[in-house]
Amino acid sequence: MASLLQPGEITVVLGAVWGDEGKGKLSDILCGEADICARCQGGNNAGHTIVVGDVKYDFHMLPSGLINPNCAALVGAGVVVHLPSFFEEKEKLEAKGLNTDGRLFVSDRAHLVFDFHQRIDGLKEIELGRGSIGTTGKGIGPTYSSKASRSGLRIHHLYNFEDFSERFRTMVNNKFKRYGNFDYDVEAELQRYKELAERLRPYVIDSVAYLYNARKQNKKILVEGANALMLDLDFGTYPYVTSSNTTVGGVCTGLGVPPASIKNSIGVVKAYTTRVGGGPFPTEQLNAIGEHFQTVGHEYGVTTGRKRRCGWLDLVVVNYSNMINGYTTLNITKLDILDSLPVIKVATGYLLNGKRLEAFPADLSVLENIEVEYVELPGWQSDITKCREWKDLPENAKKYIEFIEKETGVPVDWIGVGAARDEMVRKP
Ligand code: 2SA
Ligand code: GDP
Ligand code: MG
Repeated sequence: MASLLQPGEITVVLGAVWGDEGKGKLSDILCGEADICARCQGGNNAGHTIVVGDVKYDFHMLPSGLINPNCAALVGAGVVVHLPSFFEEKEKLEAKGLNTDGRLFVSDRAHLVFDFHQRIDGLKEIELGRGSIGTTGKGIGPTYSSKASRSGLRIHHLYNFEDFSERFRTMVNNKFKRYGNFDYDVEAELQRYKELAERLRPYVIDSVAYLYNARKQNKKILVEGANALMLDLDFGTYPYVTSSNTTVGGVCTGLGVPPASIKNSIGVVKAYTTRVGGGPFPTEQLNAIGEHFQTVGHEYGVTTGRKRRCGWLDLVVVNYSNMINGYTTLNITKLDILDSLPVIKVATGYLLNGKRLEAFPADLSVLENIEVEYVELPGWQSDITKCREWKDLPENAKKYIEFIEKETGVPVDWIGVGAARDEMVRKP
């Protein structure tokens, strides 16, 4: 099959549902032929697990492309960076044998997440009480709030440390006014950042010029989305969302690249649905089916260890996601987790007072009154983890994939049948 990554162009891997679809695994596979792998949004709230041979790598803020030794990794301008975690993650990966020397870069325009942002993340959740978002506690929302209110600090600010210190003190004092004098040693933190700034210096680049030149030099670029469409700040289940744009638009704003440079947008969809944190989930199964997905699928948060909520595949969500991201192809992952089920249900519509909704509604209270329309498909009840080609898959597994293609109008190119890098079927 023809190569997906084209010289001078950008391919994007995006979570099409509520996250944890397996974006990291596909990104890693595609980075076998990429020159650059970039992250454009989010921070170390993300969790991408990749299995190569006997080694399991967990990525949070750094791009998954790092596993491939010839691929450079860029933490783009739209990412929010907690520097202590940046170095910690890098060291953990190096301890597993990855050499990141000379190929890890971070944009000088990226905003910094400070420990006080993380503290405020927790305080805001307490304030929300029963309506809490269920954040990862990594300070993502408070940092993007600082950015939007134009008081945030970016990486380049570190290199004028006097000015940085003044802005930092003002920022923390304003937080004390809002949240009370929580325990936070401002001067000790500044000393720590003085040292971190020097450690970071070799990694800092002007990522706009870097990507522009890379495209001119015909480099192959992969953008690895984090979180997922239904967690998008504008188009997700607001307010139960993350604080960045997780859609294809976030690629342009987070990296400073033109839309026409994006050649392919690959939507990653799990064969069933999961969600971690609060918020609506119309196909959630609080029963044995949900437990099956949770236990057989090992559905635990990679960053927080939380149990993920589980339910049937929801094509209303996938179709809404496709309206926004315009997928060129889909990767259906974790099909193997359905192996033992005699019957598989797929949501195909939401009915409100007997009338089909056109798309996923903006107003979450509407969801409380909808009826989910399901189609039942026969299972295959056999082990597909050894399948490597389309022709190896059982007929009913093929029918399940073809049903998704028919309902979404998007071709499925990749089918995940296990966690390991090679446990992937390419559909001809
Ligand atoms: P935040 O921390 O402000 O971004 O949280 C806001 C909402 O976004 C959800 N969110 C996620 N959902 C799925 N996976 C994520 N990454 C980790 C993983 C999560 C974990 O890969 O498992 O370990 O718990 C992720 N990051 C943010 C979050 O649950 C809130 O609903
Ligand atoms: P991401 O955030 O979208 O990269 O996904 P996560 O890494 O958070 O969660 C996906 C999990 O499923 C990881 O543990 C992967 O190793 C695993 N995984 C990915 N694809 C498959 C698959 O096709 N089958 C199985 N069984 N596991 C998979
Ligand atoms: Mg994840």
